[in-house]
Amino acid sequence: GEPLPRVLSVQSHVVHGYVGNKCAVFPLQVLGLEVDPIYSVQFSNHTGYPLFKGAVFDGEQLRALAAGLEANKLLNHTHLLTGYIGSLSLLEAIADLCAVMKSHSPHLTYVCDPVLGDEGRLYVARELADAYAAHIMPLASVLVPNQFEAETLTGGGAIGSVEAALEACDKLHARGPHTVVITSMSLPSDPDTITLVASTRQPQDAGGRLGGATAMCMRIDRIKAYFTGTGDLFAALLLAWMHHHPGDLALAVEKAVGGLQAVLAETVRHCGAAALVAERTAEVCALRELRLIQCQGQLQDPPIKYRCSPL
Ligand code: ATP
Ligand code: PLP
Ligand code: PXL
Repeated sequence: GEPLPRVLSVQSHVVHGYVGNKCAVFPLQVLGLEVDPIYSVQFSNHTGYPLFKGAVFDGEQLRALAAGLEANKLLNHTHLLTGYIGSLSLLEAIADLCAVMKSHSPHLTYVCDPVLGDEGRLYVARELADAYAAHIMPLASVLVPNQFEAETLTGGGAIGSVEAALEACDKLHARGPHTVVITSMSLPSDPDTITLVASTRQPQDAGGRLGGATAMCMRIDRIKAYFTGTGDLFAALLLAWMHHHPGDLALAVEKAVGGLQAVLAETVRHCGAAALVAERTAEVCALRELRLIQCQGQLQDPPIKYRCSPL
């Protein structure tokens, strides 16, 4: 039968709470995928808390792990998943690692969340943004930028409409990724809605959710609360559902968003008024951690609240 899916996931580790690999490993596992995590940082907690402690991993350390895996013939994954990468040396090592993985698994799927920033500002060094464009995009199969990241990677022009988002997807496809999902746009015409646009060059099943359409959008009601780790959770869920539903990107997006929205609803239910306050004390940050474990069943069998429409 099919080879067991095995994901190499290079993302943050936090001791307490849920971002990075703490948001990816459990959902991937409960959806039936094997996961080998590599930690790009190990912090006490996410960086939105009043303080954090810990250490970052550099390119040389990643190269050592990759050499160990390769020597033992363990670098035969079906998927590579990367999220927040804090340093240029680590990003360059990931580009090299991906090339080696492709030499062992020509059909490797690389799901890349090009974490650069949000809401109009970079929170990584400019050189990292340039390295994503030059060295990572050509290797990526599935790219999941947010609005700001899509704007940055396509040269800085504002994406203010669904049409502009589709044009951005075309520019991004031209640089490598066969599938692009712009995960969360705020459009001037619709500020209370999160608009998602997805586009793929992979042929879609005529019998699938959208009858073979390769471009689609989804409108999601914006919850007035602050969450951390949602982009990471989305990327992991999309990887898993694209694996389970090849040729039906719309269904994969619907299931990924369905599981994610179930987690957000449970998180809001759990933290009550603390969900809404702007202050970021440690106590409030801890209350707002995603309720992933409590939603295991909904991750596995997501309630589909939002549907994709063809574009
Ligand atoms: P990254 O920076 O990792 O690329 P991102 O900024 O795209 O991530 P988010 O803004 O967290 O990630 O959005 C990802 C998904 O999370 C959205 O498609 C949406 O389904 C969900 N989401 C995030 N915030 C909210 C919110 N306030 N209300 C409703 N859904 C949300
Ligand atoms: N701020 C910093 C310093 C980060 O490292 C991250 C994570 O990558 C974020 C904010 C939030 O990222 P996201 O948009 O994925 O929630
Ligand atoms: O995706 C978010 C993320 C990843 N890694 C670390 C973080 C955050 C968000 O704050 O602090 C270390």
